[in-house]
Amino acid sequence: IETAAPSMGDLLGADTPSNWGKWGPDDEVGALNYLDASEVLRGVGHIKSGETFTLQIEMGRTESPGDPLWPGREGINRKNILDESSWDGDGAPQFPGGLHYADDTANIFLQGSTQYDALGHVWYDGKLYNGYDARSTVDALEKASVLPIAEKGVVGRGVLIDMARYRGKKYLDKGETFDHNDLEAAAAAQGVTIEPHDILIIRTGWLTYWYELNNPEEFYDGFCEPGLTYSRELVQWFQDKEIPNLVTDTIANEVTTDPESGVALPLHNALMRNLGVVFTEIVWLEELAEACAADNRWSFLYVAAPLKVVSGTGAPVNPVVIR
Ligand code: UVW
Repeated sequence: IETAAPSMGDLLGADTPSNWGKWGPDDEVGALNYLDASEVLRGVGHIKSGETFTLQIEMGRTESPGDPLWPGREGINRKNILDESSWDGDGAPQFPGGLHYADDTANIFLQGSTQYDALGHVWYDGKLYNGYDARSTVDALEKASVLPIAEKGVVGRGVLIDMARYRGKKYLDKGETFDHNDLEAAAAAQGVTIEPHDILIIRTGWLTYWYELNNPEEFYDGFCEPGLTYSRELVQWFQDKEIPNLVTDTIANEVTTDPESGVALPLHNALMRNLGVVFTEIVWLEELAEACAADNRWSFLYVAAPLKVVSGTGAPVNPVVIR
C-alpha cells in the first residue's frame, strides 16, 4: 500500500518502552504476569452486591446487522449436522432406547466475536512479543499464541472507565480519540482511581452504535473506530501503571488510524507487542455501565479465560464481572 505514513518502527522509535525479557526468555503471557494471587484477592475485595454480568456479545446473530467485525472477517457460520429431521430417513445413528439429539459445527474467525488476542497476533520489523521471530507465526503460532493466556486465565480487579458517559454521549463518534489524561479525568469524575495492575475496561458505546445504526455499509464507510490514540506518554502511562489487560467495547481497542501519523493500530504494537499488554475486544458493557453508574461503584472482580485453542491468534471469550 502506498502511504505517506512512517513505518511502525519509526513511529514508535527504538527506545519505546518494552517488557521483553522481563518475565524470562520463554514468557508468552506478558503483562498478565502482574496478576498473581494477591491481585485475585484484591479483585475479590471489590465484590459488594454479588451482581454478575457476562460481557460477550451474541455470536452469530441472524437479525440485521449481524455481528460487528474487523473488516475482512466474517461472522460465525454455524450449521446443524444432526437434528430431528436427521431421523426422518434411515441414515441417522441408532442408539438403544431411541436417543435423538442435535449436533452442529461452526466455522469461525477466532477473532470474530468478543475475544482475547494472542500476544503473537501483531508484530513489526520481524519480531513478536518478547523478541520471538515473526517466522514462527507461519502456518501456526509457535510462540505467544492464545493458549498460554487461556491456561493462565485472567482474574483481578477490573475498573470501568465510561468515556461515553464522561463526554455526555450515548456513544463516541467515528474516529473520536482520547488518551491517558482523559482516562484519568473520567476516572476522577467517576470518583474511582485507576490503580496499578487494574484490568482496564473502557466503554465508548461503539457496539450500541453498531446495533442501533443497523447499517453495515455506513458503519464501514471510512471505517475508523473511536479509541485511545498513540503517544509515547500514553505508552509510558501503561508501563508505569503495569496494566495487564486492556478491554474495550470496540473492535480493535484503539482509534483505527492514528490521526497524527496516519499509522494503523500503533497501540497494538506499542502495548501488545512491546509491553505484553493483553487485548480483549468487542466487549459488551452496557448493562455493567448502567449498574456502575446507578450506585457509583466502578471497580469489581473481573474473570475471563478464552478458549484453549492450540496455536490460536486469539479466541472467543465470555468474561464475567462480579460486583
Ligand atoms: C487486528 O489487529 C487487525 O484486529 P483485532 O481487532 O482483532 O486486534
